[in-house]
Amino acid sequence: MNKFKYYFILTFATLAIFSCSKSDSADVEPLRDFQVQYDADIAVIEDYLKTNTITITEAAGKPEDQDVKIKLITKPNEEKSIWFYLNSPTFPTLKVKTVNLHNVDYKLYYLVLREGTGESPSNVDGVLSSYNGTYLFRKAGATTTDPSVVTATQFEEIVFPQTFYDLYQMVKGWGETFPEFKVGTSDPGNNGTIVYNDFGAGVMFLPSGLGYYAGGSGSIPSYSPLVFSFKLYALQRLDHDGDGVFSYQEDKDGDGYVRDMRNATEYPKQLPNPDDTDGDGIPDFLDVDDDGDGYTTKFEITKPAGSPGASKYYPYDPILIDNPLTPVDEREPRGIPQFAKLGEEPDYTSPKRLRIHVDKDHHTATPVVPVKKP
Ligand SMILES: [Ca+2]
Ligand SMILES: [Ca+2]
Ligand SMILES: [Ca+2]
Ligand SMILES: [Ca+2]
Repeated sequence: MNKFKYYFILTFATLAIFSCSKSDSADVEPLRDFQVQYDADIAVIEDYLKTNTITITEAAGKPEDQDVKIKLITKPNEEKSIWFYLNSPTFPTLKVKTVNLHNVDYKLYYLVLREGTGESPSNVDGVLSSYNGTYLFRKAGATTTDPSVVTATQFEEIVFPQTFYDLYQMVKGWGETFPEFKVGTSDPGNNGTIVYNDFGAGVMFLPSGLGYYAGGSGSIPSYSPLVFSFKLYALQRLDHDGDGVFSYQEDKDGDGYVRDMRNATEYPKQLPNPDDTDGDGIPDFLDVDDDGDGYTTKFEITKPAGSPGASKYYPYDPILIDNPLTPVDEREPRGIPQFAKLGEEPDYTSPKRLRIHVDKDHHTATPVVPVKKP
């Protein structure tokens, strides 16, 4: 799994090699044009979807439940292609979403075997997921009428995941696909194992620009489209800037995604980030002082000493037992209050309430013990 963590490093390293060697070396391939590479990748992916079929294992409560085997169609009259399921109203269904990155509108196909019944991760949560990864390759000289036109080579399989994978650290395609699925239920089984049921399960088909692109990874060649089948067993809310507010709740525009858009290769237009309250380019989920007022968000959500309940105005919709693994006390019955004008009571319960840390005016009334941004 480590190779995923190094995705960004590999990407930057590749860019660095390219820029350093422009003048003095001819044997390093220049970074390919993203649109040209995408056009080639999506043709490979669509050929793969049209020439392969799936078999799904139904075995509730067993590790093999929702295993999916993908193989070349050998009996065209009997076997349905994956493409056959495009926009099917019943499961399995093949869906497609558009992801804009590198000035390219990437088509991301994903097959939903089952949606799941619980919560969905955001694109920066942790996921506990089994997965099987393959990379696609179009044989030289093959034509679209040749059924063996595209080969798939497995590079990794994790059947019993031991840790949560932070989607923010993974290839972009993971962060764009997992939020379309939900976890299921979990029950303690025999021998200390946990039995997962009704979890979301699917297959994602990623153009290389949403995978490792020029970097490749391990045995994966550069510019490979990737296919991952996966089962979403559980999710873990993460707090990337350690300000006491989960990253998924720093989604200011409420679209379910938070993004760091500072990389000009990924976001050439450098448009304003909708989840960046103070507009300094650092998105709220990575900014310790979201509103840029000189007081950390962590300070702003902390209640005055002696206040009843938990020590923070957070979260709203409390649960009975505090989860010690999370940065907040889940027993807090009041959310982060709406900013109140002088003489008004702050609103702790309106779903539309403003949050202290996104309200620039909050401290103009009562600056208590100022804690400066580090
Ligand atoms: Ca945070
Ligand atoms: Ca957002
Ligand atoms: Ca900011
Ligand atoms: Ca602040």
